[in-house]
Amino acid sequence: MPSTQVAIIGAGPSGLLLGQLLGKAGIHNLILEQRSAEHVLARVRAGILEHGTVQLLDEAGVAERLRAEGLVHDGLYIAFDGQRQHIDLSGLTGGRAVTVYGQTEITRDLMAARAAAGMATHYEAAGVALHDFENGSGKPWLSYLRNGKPEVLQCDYIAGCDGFHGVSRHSVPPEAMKTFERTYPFGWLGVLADTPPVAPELVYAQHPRGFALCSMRSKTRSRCYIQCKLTDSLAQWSDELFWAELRMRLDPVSAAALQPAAAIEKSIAPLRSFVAEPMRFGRLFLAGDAAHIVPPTGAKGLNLAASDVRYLAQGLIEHYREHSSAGLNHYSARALRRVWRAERFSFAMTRLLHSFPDQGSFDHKLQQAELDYLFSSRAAQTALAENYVGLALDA
Ligand code: RFL
Ligand code: PHB
Repeated sequence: MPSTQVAIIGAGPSGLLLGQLLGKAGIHNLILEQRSAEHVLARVRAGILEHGTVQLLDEAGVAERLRAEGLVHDGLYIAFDGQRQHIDLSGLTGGRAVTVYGQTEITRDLMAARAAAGMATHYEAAGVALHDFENGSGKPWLSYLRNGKPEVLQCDYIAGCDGFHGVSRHSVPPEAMKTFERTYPFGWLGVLADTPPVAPELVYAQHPRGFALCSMRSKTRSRCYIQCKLTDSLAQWSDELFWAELRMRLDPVSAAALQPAAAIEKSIAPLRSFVAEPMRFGRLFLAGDAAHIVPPTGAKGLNLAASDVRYLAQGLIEHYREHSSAGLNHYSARALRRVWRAERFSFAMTRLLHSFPDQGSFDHKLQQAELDYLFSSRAAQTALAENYVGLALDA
């Protein structure tokens, strides 16, 4: 039977980064991805990288273009009630900043590094199924279809990096896992367009009509979002309607700088908080969105995927180099501690900035008081800043 040391399911950022770190340490791995490489690269998603994520990409040897093209942001803006408040992320956190660099570009860089190192990815692998992983002392294997032909792959460990809808988590017996979930009664409508950002840093806006966010991919390309109904369809949102609605939700300074342009990409994403515990089942480890989801308001999803991968790679490298299982045994608890902190922050940012359809007048007043407090208190701004730039890795 063909074999590898670590079989990785999913060629999103989690799977590709894990493969890269393991490959650099001389650990053989093979990635099985159900989509084509082109499909994976066409998904527009995250844009904000914590300092620790940038460092990890550096350690993985894939940060050259990120260092050259990424935009370092020392702050962000929160807009509310006609005002725009600057949050000095660096000043409040002893000099830490975030970097704007699209997930698509990270994926592209990781794919190129993988190809250059001669590491294999089987794209369009259909019907991936996991076998014999539950028992920590067994030898797990995978079955799948490649070009319509059945294939099998034996391995020491399986890394489930296949996102929220992937097969890995769903292969675990339900009684072995506990899940925690919260869904939100709205989604985000996102538009990518070649138009300059409304401000040099991101603008997060709270407005009675709903949340809005002006982000970017470069100095000439904007990525903007507005809160929308879960029942909305893309057909309902012409470019004109999108920009008009966005403008209404922004503060006057940001609104005046907005220059509508044709959408290059437009999509609607539901918001969800979700955690599966534990993140290890015998010889299967879950990482990234396969194990947890955060609403995007805190910009934490990709960063959490990166910290899971850091812990998992450390555990596997320790196992193969030093024959110690300590890192693998601690993986789940270590990752989950960080996951819950990010869940807390992402939930708090979502509640602070969105309009909830069932919100009563008391809740609305509390939300306004919270924003008022944030605008006037350095302590409140510091709490936001230290979470946004990323909590210490081992915290
Ligand atoms: P992914 O990216 O979903 O990749 C999983 C891969 O697994 C494949 N797959 C399978 N392969 C084989 N067999 C199967 N049965 C399979 N099932 C699935 C899939 O095709 C896919 O290629 O998960 P990963 O790698 O864990 O990465 C997670 C991140 O993608 C995600 O957390 C972020 O995009 C979240 N996110 C953000 N995170 C941030 O840190 N900062 C941000 O600014 C940010 N903004 C966002 C976001 C997510 C968004 N959406 C669309 C939910 C903005 C948005 C709008
Ligand atoms: C993005 O640029 O896509 C982005 C930025 C910040 C967020 C979410 C998404 O909180």
